[in-house]
Amino acid sequence: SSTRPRVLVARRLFPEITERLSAHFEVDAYAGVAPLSPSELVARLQGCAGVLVTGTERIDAALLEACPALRAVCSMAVGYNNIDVAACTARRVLVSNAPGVLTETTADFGFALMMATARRISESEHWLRAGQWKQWSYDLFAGSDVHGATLGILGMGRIGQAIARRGALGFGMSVAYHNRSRLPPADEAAVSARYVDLPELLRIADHLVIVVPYTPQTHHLIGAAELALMKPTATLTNIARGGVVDDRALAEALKLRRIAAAGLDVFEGEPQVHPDLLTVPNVVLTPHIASASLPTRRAMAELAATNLVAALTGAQPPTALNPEVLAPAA
Ligand code: 8YV
Repeated sequence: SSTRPRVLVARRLFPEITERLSAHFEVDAYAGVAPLSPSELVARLQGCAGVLVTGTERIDAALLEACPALRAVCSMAVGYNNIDVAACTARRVLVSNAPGVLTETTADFGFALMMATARRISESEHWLRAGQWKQWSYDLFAGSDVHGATLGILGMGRIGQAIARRGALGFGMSVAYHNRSRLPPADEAAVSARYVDLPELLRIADHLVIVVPYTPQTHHLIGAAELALMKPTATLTNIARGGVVDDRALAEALKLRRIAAAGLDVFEGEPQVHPDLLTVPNVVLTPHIASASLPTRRAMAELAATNLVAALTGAQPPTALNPEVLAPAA
C-alpha cells in the first residue's frame, strides 16, 4: 500500500535484493550504470525513509538537510568514509556498513595483487600480448619472492588479520604490522604477527599491504617521506582507499625505482587515475575490485538489505554504526 515506507536502492544491484525489499517497502531501484550525481541522489531521495548505498555515495549534513524523511542509510561497503556518521547520528539517522562478509574475499585479492606485483604478472602479460616474447632469459621479468619474505601490514583489522594468516601460514612469511592500537597478545599470536611502529614497518617490509580505514588521520599517511624509508626492492599494495597514499609521490617513487613496484586497487579521485601511474611500468592497476567475487558481492548487498529492513521495521540492524539512534528517546 502507499503507506509503506519508500526506499531508494542507489545502485544497480541483484534483482533479488529489490524483490526482497519490495516485501516491506516501495522500492525505487536505480538502474543506471553511472552513479547518481549528488543532486540526482537528493532528488531521488525525496520522501525516502531509507537508502541502500555503496562506498561511493557521499552522505553528509547537506544531504540530510535536503532529505528530511531519511531515517536509515545502509551501505554494502565495510569502509564508510563516504558517510558522515556524526551528522547522521545528530539527526537520528541510522547508519550501517557491511563488515565481515567481505573479509576473506578481500584478503584473497590483497594477496593476489601483492603476488602479481612482486612477480610482475601484469607487466609481463602486456609484453607477451605485444608479441615481444622471443626467448628465455635468466632475468626475464625476474621479481622478488613472496614466500619467506617480510610482510608488512598497515592496518590490522579483520582484513589485515586475514592477510596476515595467509602470509604466515601459507607462505612462511615473517609478519609485522602497524595499527592505531596494538592487538591483544592472543590475537597477535593467532595471526603470528608482531607490532612495530610505522617507520620500522616501512623499513623492514619486503611487501607492504595497506588496509587501514580512510580517515582524516590516515589521509596521505604514505607520502614521499614514508616511501623514502622503504627498501628499493620493496613492493606496496593498496586495497584500502586511494587517499591513504599520496599517488603523485608514489608515481614518482616508482618512476625513480625508490621502491620496486606497487599494486593498486584504489585511487585518489577514482575512477580517475593519476596520469603518472598510467605511464610507469612497475605498477599493477585494478578498478576497485578487491571484494568482487559474485558470492561476496551478493552477501554484501544482502547484509545491507537486512540492515535496512531492520532499521525501518523496529528491529536491531546487525551491523549498525550508530545503534544508539534507535534507542527510545529519553
Ligand atoms: C566496495 C569497499 O566494493 O567495502 C568497501 O569498503 O571499498 C568495496 O568493497 C565498494 O565500496 C562498494 O560498496
